[in-house]
Amino acid sequence: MKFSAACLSLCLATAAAFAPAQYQTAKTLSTASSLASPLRMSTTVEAPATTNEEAPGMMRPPIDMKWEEVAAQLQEAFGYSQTELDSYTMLDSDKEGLMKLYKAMQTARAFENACNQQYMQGKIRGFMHLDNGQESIPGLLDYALKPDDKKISYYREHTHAIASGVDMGEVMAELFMKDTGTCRGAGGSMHIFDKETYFQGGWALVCEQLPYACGLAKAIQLDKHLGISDDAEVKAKDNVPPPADDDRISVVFIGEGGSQNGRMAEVLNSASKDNLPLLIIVIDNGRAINTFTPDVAKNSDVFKQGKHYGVPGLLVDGNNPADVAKGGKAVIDYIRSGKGPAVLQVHTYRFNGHSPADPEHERGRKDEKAWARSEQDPIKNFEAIYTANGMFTEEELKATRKEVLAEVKACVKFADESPMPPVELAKELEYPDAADTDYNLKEGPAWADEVNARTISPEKMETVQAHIADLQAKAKD
Ligand SMILES: Cc1ncc(C[n+]2csc(CCOP(=O)(O)OP(=O)(O)O)c2C)c(N)n1
Ligand SMILES: [Mg+2]
Repeated sequence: MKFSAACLSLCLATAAAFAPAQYQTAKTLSTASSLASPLRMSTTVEAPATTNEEAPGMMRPPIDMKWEEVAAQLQEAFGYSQTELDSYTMLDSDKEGLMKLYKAMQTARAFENACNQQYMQGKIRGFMHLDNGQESIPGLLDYALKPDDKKISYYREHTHAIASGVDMGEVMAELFMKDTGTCRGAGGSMHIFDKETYFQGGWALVCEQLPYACGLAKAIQLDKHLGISDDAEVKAKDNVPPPADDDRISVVFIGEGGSQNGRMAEVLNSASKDNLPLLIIVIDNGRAINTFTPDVAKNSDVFKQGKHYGVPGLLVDGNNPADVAKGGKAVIDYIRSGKGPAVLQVHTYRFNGHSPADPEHERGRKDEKAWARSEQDPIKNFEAIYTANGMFTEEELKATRKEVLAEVKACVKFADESPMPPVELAKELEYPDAADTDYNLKEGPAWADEVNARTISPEKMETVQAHIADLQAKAKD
């Protein structure tokens, strides 16, 4: 466990301090604001427009956003024309595309349900965070990302990894602490890492992933500048020019709670300054463990955070998977075309507690979760829309669910039957070098000279070496 207990208690204390007001609807909350503390008043001032009729007594109303509103944002903030936007709405009549989206979401749901079961049976231990209710995001990844895009997520990342192409069996094996896992069982639920699919974690520390994602975006830009590319086996950089259609992007996932952290500002600034191909996906479930995020955030419109830096943002309704896919793809295409970074905020509901170790039975969350499961389920909503308009029959959807359940069952079997890593692995990871290693004498990796020669000019290298020699001379004095 990497985060501090002090931090956690602070979150819990903050949550407890504000509990009563949060049981009011958004409308009541704003009417009562004259009696509330300035901090609480501020929570109502800039919250996104929401409708609360459908969520009586619930403190997180749905946003019920229509495609027209998404399209208007894309026109205003991203400069899309109506004709360009029409090409995105083609998904509405693309049966194959919609079925793929449905399958990706069902896979995410079934995988997380299986994780929950295996956790209860004691086969998965430690921290684990489930993504039920937020499936329109893995749906978007499956729909709009390319295999070479660099992905970097937070601790609730199983579904992001799978939708990015990481083998589902290997993800489950990682959770089971098995040798066949993505990190040979040494990483666990929060640290899925897979080189082949450019899925670069699973990060346990809130916000830690942001600067790395910025670095990954810079690496993509640098590849193009230096005219080098990954080789066919993705094992090393090669001196071959990147393909002409190299439009890779770096994608980072962050919760709305995490996005209040100062790293957001730094990353927005440097990504914008360098015009980096970076997409920040903000998963806005309104909850940061047990803290109601509006209690600690002056402004919950994270998609507008980039305004100061000239970074556009889009807000979409996670309860409408097709709109998330269409709007998200438009944002991704904007970045791919070289126009710079962007933010995508997805308004979702997290159906489970923060983790099975923290089921959130307090503060009315139990009722809210039950309501969200019944009224704000993106999968149910998708099924309702596309059976009503005749795109799919109940049987077609059922057949897909059956297929998905069989795949997930097979991945649990694979994890179950896989061996544990050898005991030597712990030693190898803990002590990669002998205890008496003198790092002043340790040779650099064999490929270092070759990489340096490729990325640093001989003149610059001469300057660097002269500087090192100078420092070494000073150290001897
Ligand atoms: C640096 C750091 N501080 C605190 C924590 C404890 N912590 C784990 S998750 C979390 C809340 C994050 O909420 P949010 O960003 O909204 O993501 P969600 O879990 O809702 O998807 C906190 C405070 C941590 N992991 N890292
Ligand atoms: Mg959250």
